[in-house]
Amino acid sequence: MPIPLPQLEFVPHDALLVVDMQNDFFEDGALPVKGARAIVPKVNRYLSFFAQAQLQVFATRCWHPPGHCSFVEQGGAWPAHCVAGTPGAAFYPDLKLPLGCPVISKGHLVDRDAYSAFQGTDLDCQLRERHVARVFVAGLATDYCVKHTVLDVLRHGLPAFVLVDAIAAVNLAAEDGKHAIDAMRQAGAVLINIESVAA
Ligand code: VGL
Repeated sequence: MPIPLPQLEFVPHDALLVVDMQNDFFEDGALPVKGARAIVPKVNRYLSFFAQAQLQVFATRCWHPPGHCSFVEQGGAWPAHCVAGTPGAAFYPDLKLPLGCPVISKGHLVDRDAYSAFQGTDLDCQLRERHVARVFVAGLATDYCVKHTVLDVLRHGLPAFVLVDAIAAVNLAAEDGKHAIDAMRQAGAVLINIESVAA
Protein backbone atom coordinates (compact mmCIF):
# COMPACT_ATOMS: atom_id res chain seq x y z
CA MET A 1 0.00 0.00 0.00
CA PRO A 2 1.44 3.43 -0.87
CA ILE A 3 2.52 5.49 2.12
CA PRO A 4 0.33 8.61 2.44
CA LEU A 5 2.44 11.72 1.94
CA PRO A 6 2.10 14.76 4.20
CA GLN A 7 0.00 17.81 3.28
CA LEU A 8 1.80 21.11 3.23
CA GLU A 9 1.67 24.69 2.04
CA PHE A 10 4.49 26.64 0.48
CA VAL A 11 5.40 29.53 2.75
CA PRO A 12 7.81 32.49 2.58
CA HIS A 13 11.49 31.43 2.59
CA ASP A 14 10.74 28.19 0.79
CA ALA A 15 12.94 27.68 -2.27
CA LEU A 16 12.69 25.30 -5.20
CA LEU A 17 15.89 23.80 -6.58
CA VAL A 18 15.49 22.44 -10.11
CA VAL A 19 18.38 20.07 -10.70
CA ASP A 20 20.07 19.53 -14.09
CA MET A 21 17.04 19.65 -16.41
CA GLN A 22 19.42 19.82 -19.38
CA ASN A 23 19.03 18.47 -22.92
CA ASP A 24 21.75 15.84 -22.54
CA PHE A 25 19.77 14.12 -19.76
CA PHE A 26 16.66 13.87 -21.93
CA GLU A 27 15.71 10.96 -24.15
CA ASP A 28 17.69 12.16 -27.22
CA GLY A 29 20.68 13.41 -25.24
CA ALA A 30 24.17 12.10 -24.54
CA LEU A 31 23.26 10.61 -21.14
CA PRO A 32 19.54 9.92 -21.37
CA VAL A 33 17.51 9.48 -18.22
CA LYS A 34 14.39 7.41 -18.81
CA GLY A 35 11.32 9.37 -17.75
CA ALA A 36 12.97 12.80 -18.00
CA ARG A 37 10.39 14.11 -20.44
CA ALA A 38 7.54 12.76 -18.34
CA ILE A 39 8.47 14.87 -15.31
CA VAL A 40 8.57 18.18 -17.22
CA PRO A 41 4.84 18.98 -16.68
CA LYS A 42 5.25 18.19 -12.97
CA VAL A 43 8.33 20.37 -12.60
CA ASN A 44 6.50 23.15 -14.45
CA ARG A 45 3.54 22.75 -12.11
CA TYR A 46 5.80 23.23 -9.07
CA LEU A 47 7.45 26.18 -10.84
CA SER A 48 4.04 27.79 -11.29
CA PHE A 49 3.23 27.30 -7.57
CA PHE A 50 6.51 28.99 -6.68
CA ALA A 51 5.94 31.81 -9.18
CA GLN A 52 2.41 32.46 -7.88
CA ALA A 53 3.66 32.62 -4.31
CA GLN A 54 6.69 34.72 -5.39
CA LEU A 55 9.08 32.19 -3.91
CA GLN A 56 12.71 31.70 -4.84
CA VAL A 57 13.71 29.25 -7.54
CA PHE A 58 17.24 28.11 -8.36
CA ALA A 59 18.29 26.02 -11.35
CA THR A 60 21.41 23.88 -11.30
CA ARG A 61 23.30 22.58 -14.28
CA CYS A 62 26.21 20.25 -15.04
CA TRP A 63 28.66 22.53 -16.79
CA HIS A 64 31.66 20.45 -17.77
CA PRO A 65 34.77 21.46 -19.71
CA PRO A 66 35.70 19.23 -22.68
CA GLY A 67 37.72 16.26 -21.42
CA HIS A 68 36.09 16.30 -17.98
CA CYS A 69 37.28 13.56 -15.63
CA SER A 70 33.79 12.01 -15.42
CA PHE A 71 33.81 11.20 -19.15
CA VAL A 72 34.54 7.64 -20.35
CA GLU A 73 37.34 8.92 -22.62
CA GLN A 74 39.14 10.09 -19.43
CA GLY A 75 38.45 6.86 -17.56
CA GLY A 76 35.27 8.18 -15.94
CA ALA A 77 31.85 6.58 -15.68
CA TRP A 78 29.80 8.65 -18.13
CA PRO A 79 29.62 9.44 -21.83
CA ALA A 80 30.68 13.03 -22.54
CA HIS A 81 27.72 15.19 -21.56
CA CYS A 82 26.74 18.75 -20.64
CA VAL A 83 29.85 20.34 -22.11
CA ALA A 84 29.63 24.01 -21.21
CA GLY A 85 28.10 26.15 -23.93
CA THR A 86 26.89 23.24 -26.12
CA PRO A 87 23.21 22.60 -26.95
CA GLY A 88 23.33 19.47 -24.78
CA ALA A 89 24.15 21.59 -21.74
CA ALA A 90 21.24 23.99 -22.34
CA PHE A 91 18.10 23.75 -20.20
CA TYR A 92 15.32 21.68 -21.73
CA PRO A 93 13.33 24.16 -23.79
CA ASP A 94 9.88 23.28 -22.38
CA LEU A 95 11.02 23.99 -18.84
CA LYS A 96 9.39 27.16 -17.51
CA LEU A 97 12.18 28.60 -15.41
CA PRO A 98 11.45 32.11 -14.17
CA LEU A 99 13.22 34.97 -15.89
CA GLY A 100 16.44 35.82 -14.08
CA CYS A 101 16.40 32.61 -12.06
CA PRO A 102 19.82 32.11 -10.43
CA VAL A 103 21.74 29.33 -12.14
CA ILE A 104 24.24 27.21 -10.20
CA SER A 105 26.87 25.65 -12.49
CA LYS A 106 28.78 22.67 -11.15
CA GLY A 107 31.44 20.26 -12.35
CA HIS A 108 33.26 23.07 -14.14
CA LEU A 109 36.76 21.95 -13.05
CA VAL A 110 38.29 19.43 -15.43
CA ASP A 111 39.68 17.15 -12.71
CA ARG A 112 36.83 17.22 -10.23
CA ASP A 113 33.34 15.76 -10.46
CA ALA A 114 30.44 17.29 -8.60
CA TYR A 115 27.08 15.61 -8.14
CA SER A 116 25.90 17.89 -5.36
CA ALA A 117 24.87 21.44 -6.25
CA PHE A 118 26.84 22.58 -3.18
CA GLN A 119 30.13 21.11 -4.39
CA GLY A 120 32.45 23.87 -5.62
CA THR A 121 29.61 26.42 -5.83
CA ASP A 122 28.31 29.27 -3.68
CA LEU A 123 24.83 27.78 -3.33
CA ASP A 124 25.08 27.77 0.47
CA CYS A 125 25.81 31.55 0.45
CA GLN A 126 22.97 32.16 -2.00
CA LEU A 127 20.53 30.26 0.21
CA ARG A 128 21.67 32.23 3.26
CA GLU A 129 21.57 35.60 1.47
CA ARG A 130 17.97 34.92 0.47
CA HIS A 131 17.05 33.63 3.94
CA VAL A 132 15.91 30.30 2.55
CA ALA A 133 14.50 28.12 5.33
CA ARG A 134 13.31 25.02 3.43
CA VAL A 135 14.50 23.54 0.17
CA PHE A 136 12.31 21.59 -2.28
CA VAL A 137 14.18 19.55 -4.86
CA ALA A 138 13.06 18.36 -8.31
CA GLY A 139 14.91 17.28 -11.43
CA LEU A 140 17.57 14.85 -12.61
CA ALA A 141 18.84 12.43 -11.69
CA THR A 142 17.36 10.87 -8.56
CA ASP A 143 20.31 8.52 -7.98
CA TYR A 144 23.10 11.09 -8.53
CA CYS A 145 22.70 14.85 -8.49
CA VAL A 146 19.28 14.93 -6.81
CA LYS A 147 20.39 12.54 -4.07
CA HIS A 148 23.72 14.24 -3.35
CA THR A 149 22.13 17.68 -3.42
CA VAL A 150 19.35 16.66 -1.02
CA LEU A 151 21.85 15.07 1.39
CA ASP A 152 23.90 18.28 1.30
CA VAL A 153 20.83 20.45 1.97
CA LEU A 154 20.33 18.40 5.14
CA ARG A 155 24.05 18.64 6.02
CA HIS A 156 23.72 22.40 5.80
CA GLY A 157 21.01 22.20 8.43
CA LEU A 158 18.02 22.97 6.21
CA PRO A 159 14.89 20.84 5.88
CA ALA A 160 14.82 19.11 2.49
CA PHE A 161 11.71 18.01 0.58
CA VAL A 162 11.96 15.65 -2.37
CA LEU A 163 9.29 16.13 -5.03
CA VAL A 164 9.01 12.45 -5.83
CA ASP A 165 6.78 12.90 -8.88
CA ALA A 166 9.22 15.41 -10.40
CA ILE A 167 12.44 13.37 -10.35
CA ALA A 168 13.76 10.54 -12.55
CA ALA A 169 16.65 8.13 -12.10
CA VAL A 170 19.48 6.92 -14.37
CA ASN A 171 19.05 3.42 -12.85
CA LEU A 172 22.33 1.89 -14.02
CA ALA A 173 21.14 -0.89 -11.71
CA ALA A 174 17.39 -1.31 -11.73
CA GLU A 175 16.75 -0.24 -8.13
CA ASP A 176 19.19 2.70 -7.91
CA GLY A 177 16.43 5.32 -7.95
CA LYS A 178 14.45 3.49 -5.28
CA HIS A 179 17.54 3.10 -3.08
CA ALA A 180 18.36 6.80 -3.52
CA ILE A 181 14.85 7.75 -2.37
CA ASP A 182 15.25 5.47 0.66
CA ALA A 183 18.64 7.03 1.46
CA MET A 184 17.23 10.56 1.24
CA ARG A 185 14.30 9.65 3.47
CA GLN A 186 16.54 7.92 6.00
CA ALA A 187 18.75 11.01 6.13
CA GLY A 188 15.70 13.08 7.08
CA ALA A 189 14.30 14.36 3.78
CA VAL A 190 10.51 14.54 3.48
CA LEU A 191 8.97 12.97 0.37
CA ILE A 192 6.07 14.85 -1.16
CA ASN A 193 4.12 14.86 -4.41
CA ILE A 194 1.76 17.25 -6.13
CA GLU A 195 -1.20 15.92 -4.12
CA SER A 196 0.65 16.86 -0.94
CA VAL A 197 0.47 20.52 -1.82
CA ALA A 198 -2.54 22.36 -0.44
CA ALA A 199 -4.07 24.20 -3.41
C1 VGL B 1 24.20 13.28 -13.32
C2 VGL B 1 25.20 11.35 -13.96
C3 VGL B 1 26.28 12.04 -14.45
C4 VGL B 1 23.03 13.96 -12.69
C5 VGL B 1 25.26 14.00 -13.77
O1 VGL B 1 22.74 15.12 -13.02
O2 VGL B 1 22.38 13.32 -11.85
N1 VGL B 1 24.18 11.97 -13.40
N2 VGL B 1 26.30 13.36 -14.32
